[in-house]
Amino acid sequence: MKTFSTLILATSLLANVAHGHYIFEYLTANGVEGAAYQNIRKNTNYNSPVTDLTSNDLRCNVGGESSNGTTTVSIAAGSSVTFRADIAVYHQGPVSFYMTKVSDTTTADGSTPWFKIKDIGPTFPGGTWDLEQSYSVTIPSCLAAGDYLLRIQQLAIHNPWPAGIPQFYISCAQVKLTGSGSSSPSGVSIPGAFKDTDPGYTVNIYSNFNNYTVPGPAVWAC
Ligand SMILES: *[C@@H]1O[C@H](CO)[C@@H](O)[C@H](O)[C@H]1NC(C)=O
Ligand SMILES: *[C@@H]1O[C@H](CO)[C@@H](O)[C@H](O)[C@H]1NC(C)=O
Ligand SMILES: [Cu+2]
Repeated sequence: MKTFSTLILATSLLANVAHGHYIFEYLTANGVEGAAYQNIRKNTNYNSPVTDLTSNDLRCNVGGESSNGTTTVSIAAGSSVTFRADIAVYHQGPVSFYMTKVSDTTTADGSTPWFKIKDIGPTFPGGTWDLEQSYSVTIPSCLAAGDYLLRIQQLAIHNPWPAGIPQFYISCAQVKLTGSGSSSPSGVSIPGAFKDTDPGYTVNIYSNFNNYTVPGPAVWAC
């Protein structure tokens, strides 16, 4: 019996690793969609989720700690960019966008402070999630020009804590902002910004699900 359940556990863990997850590979900037990983850093984990709240992989995913061939795209502050995944997102959970100002996008490891520029949470009543293949964000128009990493995070909470563990699906784009803005928001560290006591992390979305607070800092706006 023990061997049997160990086998089932091993098989389901294997299935978890093997099944393909949505990977945000394509960035549309200035109205043009780039090739896969042209402006988005590669991951080396086939987008198996990051689940360790203390891991540096929470920044730009496993393998995303430097550019590894990804190039930086110039965009105007105030313009809109879109991340597109290879397949549509299918695990329920919120989507957030973060930015961090860096001195050089090719070497930046994401250890600089991150500020959040958008959350996409569920709608109530019903607690319906916006599961899409593409998500867009407008870059705040007052941000200072310069190099930034732009990070998308989809936090899958379909297996409720603590029996399950929330899963982070992450990609970082490399952008150079142009414009005459002067804002330099303060930010939070990643890892560190997400805790296993956050209501948006611990919530059971299948039971009395009437409101939701997306984890992380408040959204910063001009
Ligand atoms: C860098 O890119 C190459 C080619 O796509 C890939 O094989 C390799 O795994 C990447 N390395 C990292 C650390 O991402
Ligand atoms: C829902 O709202 C209550 C009351 O403000 C709060 O305590 C709780 O953490 C919220 N739940 C979620 C999942 O954000
Ligand atoms: Cu999955």
